[in-house]
Parts: sequence; C-alpha cells; structure tokens
Amino acid sequence: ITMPAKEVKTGGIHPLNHVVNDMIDIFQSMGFDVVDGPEVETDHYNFECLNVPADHPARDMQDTFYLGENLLLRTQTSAAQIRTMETRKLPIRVICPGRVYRADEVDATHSPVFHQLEGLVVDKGITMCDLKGVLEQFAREIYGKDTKVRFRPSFFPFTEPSVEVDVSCSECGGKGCRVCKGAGWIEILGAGMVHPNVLRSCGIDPDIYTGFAFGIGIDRITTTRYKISDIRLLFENDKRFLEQF
Ligand code: 2U9
Repeated sequence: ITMPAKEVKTGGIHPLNHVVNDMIDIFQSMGFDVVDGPEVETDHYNFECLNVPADHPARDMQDTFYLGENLLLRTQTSAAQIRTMETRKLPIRVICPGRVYRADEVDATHSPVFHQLEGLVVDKGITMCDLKGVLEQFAREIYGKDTKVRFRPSFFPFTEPSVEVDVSCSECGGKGCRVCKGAGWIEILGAGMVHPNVLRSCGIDPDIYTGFAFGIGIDRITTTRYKISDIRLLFENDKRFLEQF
C-alpha cells in the first residue's frame, strides 16, 4: 500500500471535436438544428438525389468505397439532409456534421476519411443574400471579426449557382505568407442555391420554395486554426500530439 499509485491520464478533447463544437455553437445561434445520418449510404441518397446520375462526370471527383451494387461509404453528409427534406415540415434550417469517405491517396493534405459540416436552408423567398449573410457571419465568428470574405463562382451538380468561399489569411492578414501559399486568401468552403432538381427529388416544388446549402471541410478548418502542417496527425492518435489541445 505504500507503492505510489499509477498516474491517471485523463483524456482530452480531440482538436477536430473542438472545431466541430465551435461550429455547431455558431450555427445553433443562427437557428440551425443538428441532424445525423448513417455513414453507409445508398447510391440513391448519396448521388441520385443530389443531381449526380450514374453517368455524370462528377462521380469521378467523388469516387468512394463500394460495399455492394448500391451500397457505399458516403462522400458527403448531404444524404442526411435529403432525408430531412423528405420527412420534416418546411421551413428547414439544419446542419449535419460527420465523417465522410473518398477513394483518395493519403498525403499531407488528403485522407480517404475526413470530416464535413454541411448545412441546408429551405423556405419561401430564400436568396443568395441569405447565403452570403450566414456564411460571412460564420467566417467572422471562426476566424475573428476583421476577417474579409470572398465569394468566387464555382460548379457543383447539386447547387446552381455555386460559389467557393475564401477568407483573408489570419496569419498574414492578406499580404501573402507560407500558410496561404502567397495568395493572401484561404479557401474554407463551397456553397450555392439548392438545384431545382434536388428539391424536386424530395417532393418540394422549386417554383414555391428555394434554398441554399454549403459544405465545410472540418479538417481544413482545424489544420489552419492550429497551424497543423500534416492532416495525418489528426488520425494517428499520437498522445504527444493530442495532449497539446
Ligand atoms: C443538399 C443539397 C446541396 C452541400 C455543398 C459543397 C458545396 C462543397 C465541399 C467542402 C469541402 C466538400 O469537404 S469538402 O471537400 N463541399 O463545396 N457542399 S454545396 O450541398 C448540398 C447539401 C445538401 C440537400
């Protein structure tokens, strides 16, 4: 009984969870509910409902792991939001954080398992103005109130029009540095107005209702916030890394 007790090491919160929790707080304060869905999805919910039919070239960019003819590991959390549109009464204002998969090679910035937080708003009279307001507010709360936000035109099959959103680099304030690779801007998310075909596939009349959606890569927000140089550190569970958060 005189032997010294074993040191009890308490667990900590993983950096990804710090970031997800902050993101959830920000969106909940703007009236969003959190929804969840399975990681094993059907081709129908992961692709077909999102305006990506079997022969669409966008399937290439979202190649994933197939568990059978129609079963796969989800490439985005959108399916959970499709189910929300099918079952909930309108208006809808939801976010869906979770793990997603793509058949990517592992390197410092890519992982076949990563994390997203997607959001969806559907109501009468929703415009691009609402999209800009919500995402600017999010960027300022995550990166600080002086953060500048830039919207660039882009393409996604499930949104039209589509944008990619950059924030001014929090390291150099926009001058250009190693963190932003000299650009002064860091890309943080993609977004757009929900494509009428997506609304229609959930039984919502796009002539009456409109909506916007966005997808945020949680791993990227985490690596830029904590200046983590290699995404693999987030998945190796090395205590010497984890105890720093
Ligand atoms: C529904 C309809 C549309 C979600 C969206 C993006 C744009 C996007 C990327 C962010 C970084 C994927 O993890 S990432 O590589 N996502 O750019 N996601 S719009 O659009 C939806 C979602 C749900 C029903």
